[in-house]
Amino acid sequence: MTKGTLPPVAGLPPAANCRFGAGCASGDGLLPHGVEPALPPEIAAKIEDHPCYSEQAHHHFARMHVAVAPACNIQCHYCNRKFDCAGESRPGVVSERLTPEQAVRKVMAVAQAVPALSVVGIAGPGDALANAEATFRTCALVARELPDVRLCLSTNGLALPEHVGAIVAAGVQHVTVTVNMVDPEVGERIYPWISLRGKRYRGREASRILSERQLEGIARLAEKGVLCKVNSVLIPGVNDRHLPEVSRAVRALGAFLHNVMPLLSAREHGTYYGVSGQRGPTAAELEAVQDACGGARLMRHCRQCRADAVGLLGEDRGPEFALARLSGGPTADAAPGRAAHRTAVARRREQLAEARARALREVAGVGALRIRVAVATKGEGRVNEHFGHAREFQVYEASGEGARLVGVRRVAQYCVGGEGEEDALGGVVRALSDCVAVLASRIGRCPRERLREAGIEPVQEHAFAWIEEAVLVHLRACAGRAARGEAAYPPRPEPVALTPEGEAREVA
Ligand code: CLF
Ligand code: SF4
Repeated sequence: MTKGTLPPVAGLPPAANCRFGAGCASGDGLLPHGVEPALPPEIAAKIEDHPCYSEQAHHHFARMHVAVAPACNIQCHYCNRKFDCAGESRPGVVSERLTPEQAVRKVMAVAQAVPALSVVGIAGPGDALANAEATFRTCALVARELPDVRLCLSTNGLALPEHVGAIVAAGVQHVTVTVNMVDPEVGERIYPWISLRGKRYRGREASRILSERQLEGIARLAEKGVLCKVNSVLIPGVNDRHLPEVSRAVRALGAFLHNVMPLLSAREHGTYYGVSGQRGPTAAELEAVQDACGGARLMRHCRQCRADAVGLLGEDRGPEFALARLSGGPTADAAPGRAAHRTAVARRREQLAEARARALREVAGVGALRIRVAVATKGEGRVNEHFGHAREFQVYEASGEGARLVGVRRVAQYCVGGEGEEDALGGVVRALSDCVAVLASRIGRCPRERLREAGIEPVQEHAFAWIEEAVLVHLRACAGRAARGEAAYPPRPEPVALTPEGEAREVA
Protein backbone atom coordinates (compact mmCIF):
# COMPACT_ATOMS: atom_id res chain seq x y z
CA MET A 1 0.00 0.00 0.00
CA THR A 2 1.34 3.46 -0.80
CA LYS A 3 2.10 5.68 2.14
CA GLY A 4 -1.01 7.57 3.27
CA THR A 5 -3.55 5.34 1.52
CA LEU A 6 -6.14 3.45 3.50
CA PRO A 7 -8.09 0.27 2.85
CA PRO A 8 -11.88 0.23 3.13
CA VAL A 9 -12.76 0.13 6.81
CA ALA A 10 -14.05 -3.23 8.05
CA GLY A 11 -17.22 -3.34 10.09
CA LEU A 12 -18.94 -0.44 8.39
CA PRO A 13 -22.33 -0.84 6.79
CA PRO A 14 -21.79 -1.52 3.08
CA ALA A 15 -22.92 1.97 2.18
CA ALA A 16 -20.06 3.51 4.11
CA ASN A 17 -17.44 1.47 2.29
CA CYS A 18 -16.98 1.53 -1.46
CA ARG A 19 -20.06 0.07 -3.13
CA PHE A 20 -18.83 0.62 -6.61
CA GLY A 21 -15.48 -1.10 -6.71
CA ALA A 22 -13.19 -0.35 -9.59
CA GLY A 23 -16.10 0.67 -11.80
CA CYS A 24 -16.96 3.75 -9.77
CA ALA A 25 -15.08 6.33 -11.74
CA SER A 26 -15.41 4.79 -15.13
CA GLY A 27 -18.09 2.20 -15.72
CA ASP A 28 -21.32 3.78 -14.52
CA GLY A 29 -20.46 7.34 -15.35
CA LEU A 30 -21.03 8.56 -11.78
CA LEU A 31 -19.25 11.83 -11.24
CA PRO A 32 -18.30 13.66 -8.08
CA HIS A 33 -20.72 16.29 -6.92
CA GLY A 34 -20.24 19.56 -8.71
CA VAL A 35 -18.75 17.99 -11.82
CA GLU A 36 -21.27 18.07 -14.64
CA PRO A 37 -20.41 15.91 -17.63
CA ALA A 38 -19.06 18.08 -20.42
CA LEU A 39 -22.01 19.57 -22.27
CA PRO A 40 -22.32 21.62 -25.41
CA PRO A 41 -22.42 25.29 -24.35
CA GLU A 42 -26.03 25.79 -25.50
CA ILE A 43 -27.20 22.88 -23.32
CA ALA A 44 -25.08 23.99 -20.37
CA ALA A 45 -26.70 27.43 -20.65
CA LYS A 46 -30.17 25.85 -20.51
CA ILE A 47 -29.53 24.02 -17.26
CA GLU A 48 -27.18 26.33 -15.37
CA ASP A 49 -30.04 27.98 -13.46
CA HIS A 50 -32.61 25.16 -13.52
CA PRO A 51 -32.79 23.67 -10.03
CA CYS A 52 -34.04 20.28 -11.24
CA TYR A 53 -31.90 19.81 -14.35
CA SER A 54 -28.68 20.80 -12.59
CA GLU A 55 -27.79 19.53 -9.15
CA GLN A 56 -25.41 22.46 -8.70
CA ALA A 57 -28.16 24.93 -9.57
CA HIS A 58 -30.50 23.59 -6.92
CA HIS A 59 -28.40 25.18 -4.19
CA HIS A 60 -28.94 28.63 -5.67
CA PHE A 61 -32.12 28.86 -7.75
CA ALA A 62 -35.82 28.55 -6.97
CA ARG A 63 -38.79 27.22 -8.88
CA MET A 64 -42.47 27.84 -8.50
CA HIS A 65 -45.37 25.71 -9.68
CA VAL A 66 -48.70 27.20 -10.68
CA ALA A 67 -51.64 24.83 -10.21
CA VAL A 68 -53.59 25.60 -13.39
CA ALA A 69 -54.03 21.99 -14.60
CA PRO A 70 -56.62 20.09 -12.52
CA ALA A 71 -57.83 17.46 -15.05
CA CYS A 72 -56.10 14.26 -16.07
CA ASN A 73 -56.49 11.88 -18.99
CA ILE A 74 -55.17 8.71 -17.35
CA GLN A 75 -55.45 6.97 -14.00
CA CYS A 76 -52.35 5.90 -12.09
CA HIS A 77 -52.69 3.48 -9.20
CA TYR A 78 -50.64 5.85 -7.03
CA CYS A 79 -52.90 8.83 -7.57
CA ASN A 80 -56.00 10.09 -5.85
CA ARG A 81 -57.64 13.01 -7.64
CA LYS A 82 -57.93 14.90 -4.35
CA PHE A 83 -54.15 15.04 -4.18
CA ASP A 84 -51.35 16.56 -6.25
CA CYS A 85 -50.11 14.70 -9.30
CA ALA A 86 -47.98 12.00 -7.72
CA GLY A 87 -45.98 11.77 -10.94
CA GLU A 88 -44.41 15.11 -10.08
CA SER A 89 -45.62 15.94 -6.62
CA ARG A 90 -45.74 14.82 -3.08
CA PRO A 91 -49.28 13.82 -2.20
CA GLY A 92 -51.02 16.71 -0.50
CA VAL A 93 -54.03 18.78 -1.36
CA VAL A 94 -53.28 21.75 -3.58
CA SER A 95 -54.13 24.84 -1.58
CA GLU A 96 -55.85 26.57 -4.49
CA ARG A 97 -56.37 25.94 -8.17
CA LEU A 98 -55.64 28.94 -10.35
CA THR A 99 -56.84 30.44 -13.59
CA PRO A 100 -54.02 31.57 -15.91
CA GLU A 101 -54.68 35.19 -14.87
CA GLN A 102 -54.51 34.31 -11.18
CA ALA A 103 -51.39 32.27 -11.86
CA VAL A 104 -49.56 35.19 -13.43
CA ARG A 105 -50.54 37.46 -10.51
CA LYS A 106 -49.01 34.92 -8.17
CA VAL A 107 -45.90 34.59 -10.33
CA MET A 108 -45.41 38.37 -10.25
CA ALA A 109 -45.74 38.41 -6.46
CA VAL A 110 -43.22 35.59 -6.07
CA ALA A 111 -40.83 37.28 -8.51
CA GLN A 112 -40.89 40.39 -6.31
CA ALA A 113 -40.05 38.47 -3.16
CA VAL A 114 -37.74 35.72 -4.47
CA PRO A 115 -34.88 36.99 -6.67
CA ALA A 116 -33.63 33.39 -6.89
CA LEU A 117 -36.71 32.50 -8.99
CA SER A 118 -35.53 31.05 -12.29
CA VAL A 119 -38.27 28.62 -13.34
CA VAL A 120 -42.07 28.65 -13.48
CA GLY A 121 -43.44 25.12 -13.85
CA ILE A 122 -46.86 23.62 -14.50
CA ALA A 123 -46.95 20.27 -12.75
CA GLY A 124 -50.59 19.55 -12.05
CA PRO A 125 -52.39 18.91 -9.84
CA GLY A 126 -53.51 16.85 -12.89
CA ASP A 127 -51.72 16.75 -16.23
CA ALA A 128 -50.39 19.90 -17.90
CA LEU A 129 -51.32 18.76 -21.42
CA ALA A 130 -54.76 17.45 -20.47
CA ASN A 131 -55.40 21.13 -19.66
CA ALA A 132 -53.60 22.46 -22.71
CA GLU A 133 -55.57 25.68 -23.09
CA ALA A 134 -54.94 26.84 -19.51
CA THR A 135 -51.35 25.61 -19.63
CA PHE A 136 -50.36 27.45 -22.81
CA ARG A 137 -52.27 30.61 -21.85
CA THR A 138 -50.37 30.63 -18.56
CA CYS A 139 -47.08 30.14 -20.42
CA ALA A 140 -47.88 33.06 -22.72
CA LEU A 141 -48.79 35.37 -19.84
CA VAL A 142 -45.70 34.46 -17.81
CA ALA A 143 -43.39 34.77 -20.84
CA ARG A 144 -44.80 38.24 -21.56
CA GLU A 145 -44.25 39.45 -17.99
CA LEU A 146 -41.01 37.64 -17.12
CA PRO A 147 -39.11 36.82 -20.30
CA ASP A 148 -35.94 35.93 -18.36
CA VAL A 149 -37.66 33.18 -16.36
CA ARG A 150 -37.73 29.64 -17.77
CA LEU A 151 -40.96 27.76 -18.44
CA CYS A 152 -41.21 24.11 -17.50
CA LEU A 153 -43.98 21.53 -17.97
CA SER A 154 -44.66 18.12 -16.52
CA THR A 155 -46.89 15.58 -18.25
CA ASN A 156 -47.80 11.90 -18.28
CA GLY A 157 -47.08 12.06 -22.03
CA LEU A 158 -50.38 10.74 -23.38
CA ALA A 159 -51.16 14.02 -25.13
CA LEU A 160 -47.54 14.89 -25.83
CA PRO A 161 -47.09 14.05 -29.55
CA GLU A 162 -49.73 16.51 -30.75
CA HIS A 163 -48.52 19.28 -28.42
CA VAL A 164 -44.81 19.35 -29.24
CA GLY A 165 -45.37 22.17 -31.74
CA ALA A 166 -47.27 24.24 -29.16
CA ILE A 167 -44.57 23.57 -26.55
CA VAL A 168 -41.88 24.87 -28.89
CA ALA A 169 -44.02 27.85 -29.94
CA ALA A 170 -44.63 28.74 -26.27
CA GLY A 171 -40.88 28.88 -25.64
CA VAL A 172 -40.95 25.98 -23.18
CA GLN A 173 -37.44 24.49 -23.11
CA HIS A 174 -37.87 21.91 -20.35
CA VAL A 175 -40.47 19.14 -20.30
CA THR A 176 -40.75 16.29 -17.83
CA VAL A 177 -42.50 13.08 -18.92
CA THR A 178 -43.41 10.50 -16.30
CA VAL A 179 -42.51 7.09 -17.75
CA ASN A 180 -42.96 4.15 -15.40
CA MET A 181 -42.72 1.37 -17.98
CA VAL A 182 -42.01 0.58 -21.60
CA ASP A 183 -43.64 -2.86 -21.32
CA PRO A 184 -47.47 -2.94 -21.28
CA GLU A 185 -47.37 -6.07 -19.10
CA VAL A 186 -45.75 -3.96 -16.40
CA GLY A 187 -47.96 -1.01 -17.29
CA GLU A 188 -51.24 -2.80 -16.69
CA ARG A 189 -50.25 -3.13 -13.02
CA ILE A 190 -49.82 0.66 -12.81
CA TYR A 191 -52.52 2.14 -15.08
CA PRO A 192 -56.12 0.86 -14.95
CA TRP A 193 -57.21 3.12 -17.82
CA ILE A 194 -56.38 5.97 -20.15
CA SER A 195 -58.70 8.30 -22.04
CA LEU A 196 -57.75 9.34 -25.59
CA ARG A 197 -59.90 11.36 -27.99
CA GLY A 198 -63.05 10.60 -26.02
CA LYS A 199 -62.44 6.86 -25.79
CA ARG A 200 -61.46 4.98 -22.66
CA TYR A 201 -58.93 2.15 -22.98
CA ARG A 202 -58.18 -0.39 -20.26
CA GLY A 203 -55.69 -3.07 -19.36
CA ARG A 204 -52.67 -3.88 -21.49
CA GLU A 205 -53.97 -1.94 -24.48
CA ALA A 206 -54.12 1.25 -22.40
CA SER A 207 -50.50 0.85 -21.38
CA ARG A 208 -49.39 0.02 -24.91
CA ILE A 209 -50.96 3.21 -26.26
CA LEU A 210 -49.62 5.29 -23.38
CA SER A 211 -46.09 3.95 -23.80
CA GLU A 212 -46.06 4.44 -27.57
CA ARG A 213 -47.22 8.02 -27.22
CA GLN A 214 -44.77 8.79 -24.39
CA LEU A 215 -41.83 7.52 -26.43
CA GLU A 216 -42.97 9.27 -29.57
CA GLY A 217 -43.35 12.52 -27.65
CA ILE A 218 -39.89 12.24 -26.08
CA ALA A 219 -38.31 11.62 -29.49
CA ARG A 220 -40.09 14.64 -30.97
CA LEU A 221 -39.05 16.88 -28.09
CA ALA A 222 -35.43 15.80 -28.57
CA GLU A 223 -35.64 16.52 -32.31
CA LYS A 224 -36.84 20.04 -31.50
CA GLY A 225 -34.09 20.65 -28.95
CA VAL A 226 -36.43 20.73 -25.95
CA LEU A 227 -34.66 19.29 -22.91
CA CYS A 228 -36.61 16.31 -21.69
CA LYS A 229 -36.40 14.85 -18.22
CA VAL A 230 -38.04 11.51 -17.51
CA ASN A 231 -39.49 10.87 -14.08
CA SER A 232 -40.11 7.27 -13.05
CA VAL A 233 -41.94 6.23 -9.90
CA LEU A 234 -40.20 3.22 -8.37
CA ILE A 235 -42.86 0.70 -7.32
CA PRO A 236 -41.26 -2.29 -5.57
CA GLY A 237 -42.29 -5.60 -7.09
CA VAL A 238 -43.93 -3.86 -10.04
CA ASN A 239 -41.30 -1.93 -12.02
CA ASP A 240 -38.14 -2.03 -9.90
CA ARG A 241 -36.37 -4.55 -12.16
CA HIS A 242 -37.82 -2.93 -15.26
CA LEU A 243 -36.63 0.67 -14.71
CA PRO A 244 -33.10 0.16 -16.09
CA GLU A 245 -34.77 -0.86 -19.37
CA VAL A 246 -36.92 2.28 -19.19
CA SER A 247 -33.78 4.33 -18.60
CA ARG A 248 -32.04 2.85 -21.64
CA ALA A 249 -35.11 3.32 -23.85
CA VAL A 250 -35.72 6.98 -23.00
CA ARG A 251 -32.04 7.91 -23.18
CA ALA A 252 -31.81 6.26 -26.60
CA LEU A 253 -34.61 8.57 -27.75
CA GLY A 254 -32.80 11.65 -26.48
CA ALA A 255 -34.04 12.16 -22.91
CA PHE A 256 -31.54 14.38 -21.14
CA LEU A 257 -32.03 13.32 -17.52
CA HIS A 258 -33.64 10.44 -15.64
CA ASN A 259 -35.20 10.92 -12.22
CA VAL A 260 -36.16 7.75 -10.32
CA MET A 261 -38.46 8.72 -7.46
CA PRO A 262 -39.83 6.54 -4.66
CA LEU A 263 -43.51 5.60 -4.61
CA LEU A 264 -45.13 7.48 -1.74
CA SER A 265 -47.87 5.19 -0.57
CA ALA A 266 -50.04 5.28 2.54
CA ARG A 267 -53.55 4.08 3.27
CA GLU A 268 -54.66 7.62 4.17
CA HIS A 269 -53.84 8.84 0.64
CA GLY A 270 -56.81 6.80 -0.54
CA THR A 271 -54.98 5.55 -3.63
CA TYR A 272 -55.32 2.04 -5.07
CA TYR A 273 -51.77 1.25 -4.01
CA GLY A 274 -52.21 2.86 -0.59
CA VAL A 275 -55.40 0.94 0.16
CA SER A 276 -54.09 -2.35 -1.24
CA GLY A 277 -50.92 -2.16 0.86
CA GLN A 278 -48.40 -1.63 -1.96
CA ARG A 279 -45.32 -0.30 -0.21
CA GLY A 280 -42.81 2.27 -1.37
CA PRO A 281 -39.09 1.43 -1.58
CA THR A 282 -36.55 1.71 1.20
CA ALA A 283 -33.77 4.28 0.76
CA ALA A 284 -31.36 1.44 -0.11
CA GLU A 285 -33.75 -0.02 -2.70
CA LEU A 286 -34.18 3.40 -4.29
CA GLU A 287 -30.46 3.92 -4.47
CA ALA A 288 -29.87 0.45 -5.93
CA VAL A 289 -32.31 1.11 -8.75
CA GLN A 290 -30.86 4.59 -9.34
CA ASP A 291 -27.42 3.00 -9.58
CA ALA A 292 -28.74 0.32 -11.94
CA CYS A 293 -30.21 3.06 -14.16
CA GLY A 294 -26.73 4.57 -14.05
CA GLY A 295 -25.59 7.24 -16.40
CA ALA A 296 -24.05 10.54 -15.51
CA ARG A 297 -27.34 12.34 -15.73
CA LEU A 298 -29.41 10.72 -13.05
CA MET A 299 -31.27 13.12 -10.80
CA ARG A 300 -30.80 12.37 -7.10
CA HIS A 301 -31.99 15.65 -5.60
CA CYS A 302 -35.70 15.54 -6.46
CA ARG A 303 -38.01 16.59 -3.61
CA GLN A 304 -41.28 15.35 -5.16
CA CYS A 305 -42.69 18.82 -4.77
CA ARG A 306 -46.31 19.84 -4.50
CA ALA A 307 -48.03 21.16 -7.61
CA ASP A 308 -48.10 24.60 -5.97
CA ALA A 309 -44.59 24.59 -4.46
CA VAL A 310 -42.60 27.85 -4.26
CA GLY A 311 -38.93 28.38 -3.38
CA LEU A 312 -35.70 26.43 -3.41
CA LEU A 313 -36.25 22.68 -3.79
CA GLY A 314 -36.94 21.36 -0.34
CA GLU A 315 -38.49 24.61 0.78
CA ASP A 316 -42.16 25.37 0.35
CA ARG A 317 -43.10 29.02 0.58
CA GLY A 318 -46.42 28.47 -1.20
CA PRO A 319 -48.63 29.57 1.72
CA GLU A 320 -46.92 33.01 1.77
CA PHE A 321 -48.29 33.63 -1.72
CA ALA A 322 -51.89 32.45 -1.38
CA LEU A 323 -54.17 34.56 -3.62
CA ALA A 324 -55.91 36.10 -0.61
CA ARG A 325 -52.59 37.47 0.61
CA LEU A 326 -51.58 39.15 -2.66
CA SER A 327 -51.98 42.92 -2.67
CA GLY A 328 -53.30 43.19 -6.23
CA GLY A 329 -51.50 46.50 -6.75
CA PRO A 330 -48.91 47.15 -9.47
CA THR A 331 -45.57 45.47 -8.95
CA ALA A 332 -42.12 46.94 -9.54
CA ASP A 333 -39.79 45.41 -12.12
CA ALA A 334 -38.03 42.54 -10.35
CA ALA A 335 -35.72 41.69 -13.26
CA PRO A 336 -32.77 43.72 -11.86
CA GLY A 337 -33.03 41.73 -8.61
CA ARG A 338 -32.86 38.46 -10.54
CA ALA A 339 -29.90 39.71 -12.57
CA ALA A 340 -28.07 40.70 -9.37
CA HIS A 341 -28.81 37.27 -7.92
CA ARG A 342 -27.34 35.57 -11.00
CA THR A 343 -24.19 37.68 -10.70
CA ALA A 344 -23.87 36.75 -7.03
CA VAL A 345 -24.34 33.06 -7.88
CA ALA A 346 -21.65 33.23 -10.57
CA ARG A 347 -19.25 34.64 -7.96
CA ARG A 348 -20.23 31.93 -5.47
CA ARG A 349 -19.63 29.27 -8.09
CA GLU A 350 -16.11 30.53 -8.71
CA GLN A 351 -15.39 30.45 -4.98
CA LEU A 352 -16.89 26.99 -4.76
CA ALA A 353 -14.73 25.73 -7.64
CA GLU A 354 -11.61 27.05 -5.88
CA ALA A 355 -12.68 25.42 -2.62
CA ARG A 356 -13.37 22.13 -4.42
CA ALA A 357 -9.94 22.13 -6.05
CA ARG A 358 -8.32 22.90 -2.68
CA ALA A 359 -10.22 20.11 -0.94
CA LEU A 360 -9.45 17.60 -3.68
CA ARG A 361 -5.75 18.24 -3.17
CA GLU A 362 -6.28 17.64 0.56
CA VAL A 363 -7.84 14.21 0.04
CA ALA A 364 -5.45 12.98 -2.62
CA GLY A 365 -3.91 10.49 -0.17
CA VAL A 366 -6.98 8.92 1.43
CA GLY A 367 -6.81 5.82 -0.78
CA ALA A 368 -9.89 3.62 -0.80
CA LEU A 369 -11.56 5.29 2.18
CA ARG A 370 -15.12 6.22 1.30
CA ILE A 371 -17.61 7.65 3.77
CA ARG A 372 -21.12 9.04 3.88
CA VAL A 373 -21.78 12.36 5.52
CA ALA A 374 -25.12 14.10 6.10
CA VAL A 375 -25.31 17.86 5.69
CA ALA A 376 -27.84 20.40 6.97
CA THR A 377 -28.17 23.24 4.49
CA LYS A 378 -30.65 25.90 3.54
CA GLY A 379 -29.00 26.79 0.24
CA GLU A 380 -26.04 28.58 -1.34
CA GLY A 381 -24.06 25.33 -1.29
CA ARG A 382 -23.02 25.91 2.32
CA VAL A 383 -23.33 24.07 5.64
CA ASN A 384 -25.65 26.73 7.01
CA GLU A 385 -28.62 25.10 8.75
CA HIS A 386 -29.04 24.26 12.43
CA PHE A 387 -29.46 20.55 13.07
CA GLY A 388 -32.69 21.17 14.94
CA HIS A 389 -34.23 23.26 12.17
CA ALA A 390 -33.46 20.87 9.32
CA ARG A 391 -36.39 19.19 7.60
CA GLU A 392 -34.07 17.29 5.32
CA PHE A 393 -30.42 16.27 5.17
CA GLN A 394 -28.39 15.95 2.01
CA VAL A 395 -26.28 12.79 2.05
CA TYR A 396 -22.88 12.97 0.35
CA GLU A 397 -20.47 10.20 -0.42
CA ALA A 398 -16.87 11.34 -0.07
CA SER A 399 -13.75 9.66 -1.41
CA GLY A 400 -10.42 10.69 -2.85
CA GLU A 401 -12.26 11.35 -6.12
CA GLY A 402 -14.47 14.01 -4.58
CA ALA A 403 -17.87 14.39 -2.95
CA ARG A 404 -21.14 13.63 -4.62
CA LEU A 405 -24.75 13.82 -3.55
CA VAL A 406 -26.33 10.39 -3.24
CA GLY A 407 -29.72 11.37 -1.88
CA VAL A 408 -31.86 13.58 0.27
CA ARG A 409 -33.44 12.27 3.49
CA ARG A 410 -36.54 14.04 4.66
CA VAL A 411 -37.13 14.16 8.41
CA ALA A 412 -39.49 15.71 10.93
CA GLN A 413 -37.95 18.90 12.32
CA TYR A 414 -36.37 18.18 15.70
CA CYS A 415 -36.58 21.65 17.24
CA VAL A 416 -40.02 23.25 17.11
CA GLY A 417 -40.73 26.46 19.05
CA GLY A 418 -37.42 26.11 20.92
CA GLU A 419 -38.29 22.63 22.23
CA GLY A 420 -36.63 19.41 21.11
CA GLU A 421 -39.00 16.66 19.95
CA GLU A 422 -37.70 13.29 21.15
CA ASP A 423 -39.60 11.28 18.49
CA ALA A 424 -38.29 13.53 15.73
CA LEU A 425 -34.73 13.08 16.97
CA GLY A 426 -35.13 9.31 16.80
CA GLY A 427 -36.37 9.68 13.22
CA VAL A 428 -33.37 11.80 12.23
CA VAL A 429 -30.92 9.33 13.77
CA ARG A 430 -32.58 6.44 11.90
CA ALA A 431 -32.67 8.41 8.65
CA LEU A 432 -28.92 9.05 8.85
CA SER A 433 -27.92 5.58 10.04
CA ASP A 434 -25.68 4.98 7.01
CA CYS A 435 -23.72 8.20 7.64
CA VAL A 436 -20.57 8.46 9.77
CA ALA A 437 -21.09 12.16 10.54
CA VAL A 438 -23.60 14.97 10.32
CA LEU A 439 -22.42 18.48 9.47
CA ALA A 440 -24.58 21.41 10.61
CA SER A 441 -24.02 25.04 11.52
CA ARG A 442 -25.11 24.24 15.07
CA ILE A 443 -26.04 21.08 16.94
CA GLY A 444 -27.51 21.17 20.46
CA ARG A 445 -26.18 19.13 23.38
CA CYS A 446 -28.98 16.55 23.40
CA PRO A 447 -28.78 15.69 19.72
CA ARG A 448 -24.98 15.63 19.90
CA GLU A 449 -25.13 12.94 22.57
CA ARG A 450 -27.79 10.97 20.79
CA LEU A 451 -25.93 11.08 17.49
CA ARG A 452 -22.72 9.88 19.15
CA GLU A 453 -24.57 6.96 20.75
CA ALA A 454 -25.75 6.02 17.26
CA GLY A 455 -22.23 6.15 15.85
CA ILE A 456 -22.80 9.40 13.94
CA GLU A 457 -20.26 12.11 14.67
CA PRO A 458 -21.85 15.55 15.20
CA VAL A 459 -19.68 18.18 13.47
CA GLN A 460 -20.20 21.94 13.86
CA GLU A 461 -16.73 23.14 13.00
CA HIS A 462 -17.57 23.57 9.31
CA ALA A 463 -20.40 26.04 9.92
CA PHE A 464 -20.95 28.17 6.77
CA ALA A 465 -18.20 26.37 4.83
CA TRP A 466 -18.87 25.14 1.29
CA ILE A 467 -20.51 21.75 1.51
CA GLU A 468 -18.10 19.91 -0.77
CA GLU A 469 -15.07 21.34 0.94
CA ALA A 470 -16.47 20.57 4.40
CA VAL A 471 -17.32 16.98 3.46
CA LEU A 472 -13.88 16.37 2.00
CA VAL A 473 -12.10 18.00 4.92
CA HIS A 474 -14.05 15.66 7.19
CA LEU A 475 -12.97 12.70 5.05
CA ARG A 476 -9.38 13.85 5.45
CA ALA A 477 -9.84 14.02 9.23
CA CYS A 478 -11.18 10.44 9.27
CA ALA A 479 -8.24 9.30 7.18
CA GLY A 480 -5.83 11.10 9.51
CA ARG A 481 -7.25 9.30 12.54
CA ALA A 482 -6.98 5.95 10.80
CA ALA A 483 -3.37 6.73 9.80
CA ARG A 484 -2.63 7.32 13.51
CA GLY A 485 -4.13 3.93 14.36
CA GLU A 486 -7.33 5.41 15.81
CA ALA A 487 -10.87 4.60 14.72
CA ALA A 488 -11.64 6.61 11.59
CA TYR A 489 -15.15 7.27 12.91
CA PRO A 490 -17.38 6.14 15.77
CA PRO A 491 -18.35 2.43 15.96
CA ARG A 492 -21.39 1.65 13.84
CA PRO A 493 -24.46 -0.12 15.14
CA GLU A 494 -26.39 -2.27 12.65
CA PRO A 495 -28.04 -0.10 9.99
CA VAL A 496 -31.81 -0.29 9.65
CA ALA A 497 -33.84 -0.39 6.43
CA LEU A 498 -35.20 3.06 5.81
CA THR A 499 -37.90 4.51 3.68
CA PRO A 500 -36.68 7.45 1.61
CA GLU A 501 -38.45 9.69 4.15
CA GLY A 502 -36.22 8.28 6.87
CA GLU A 503 -38.74 5.97 8.53
CA ALA A 504 -37.50 2.57 9.63
CA ARG A 505 -39.20 -0.28 7.84
CA GLU A 506 -39.30 -4.04 8.22
CA VAL A 507 -38.07 -5.62 5.03
CA ALA A 508 -38.95 -9.23 4.31
FE1 CLF B 1 -41.19 21.86 -11.50
FE2 CLF B 1 -40.62 19.55 -12.45
FE3 CLF B 1 -40.03 21.67 -13.85
FE4 CLF B 1 -38.68 21.11 -11.67
S1 CLF B 1 -40.10 20.11 -10.12
S2 CLF B 1 -42.06 21.00 -13.34
S3 CLF B 1 -38.73 19.90 -13.53
S4 CLF B 1 -39.57 23.07 -12.19
FE5 CLF B 1 -37.98 19.09 -9.71
FE6 CLF B 1 -39.89 18.98 -7.95
FE7 CLF B 1 -38.54 16.79 -8.53
FE8 CLF B 1 -40.18 17.83 -10.27
S5 CLF B 1 -37.72 18.61 -7.58
S6 CLF B 1 -40.78 17.02 -8.31
S7 CLF B 1 -38.10 17.09 -10.67
FE1 SF4 C 1 -52.61 11.41 -11.13
FE2 SF4 C 1 -50.61 12.55 -12.47
FE3 SF4 C 1 -51.22 9.95 -12.88
FE4 SF4 C 1 -52.85 11.87 -13.74
S1 SF4 C 1 -50.75 11.47 -14.45
S2 SF4 C 1 -53.47 10.01 -12.65
S3 SF4 C 1 -52.68 13.41 -12.10
S4 SF4 C 1 -50.42 10.85 -10.97
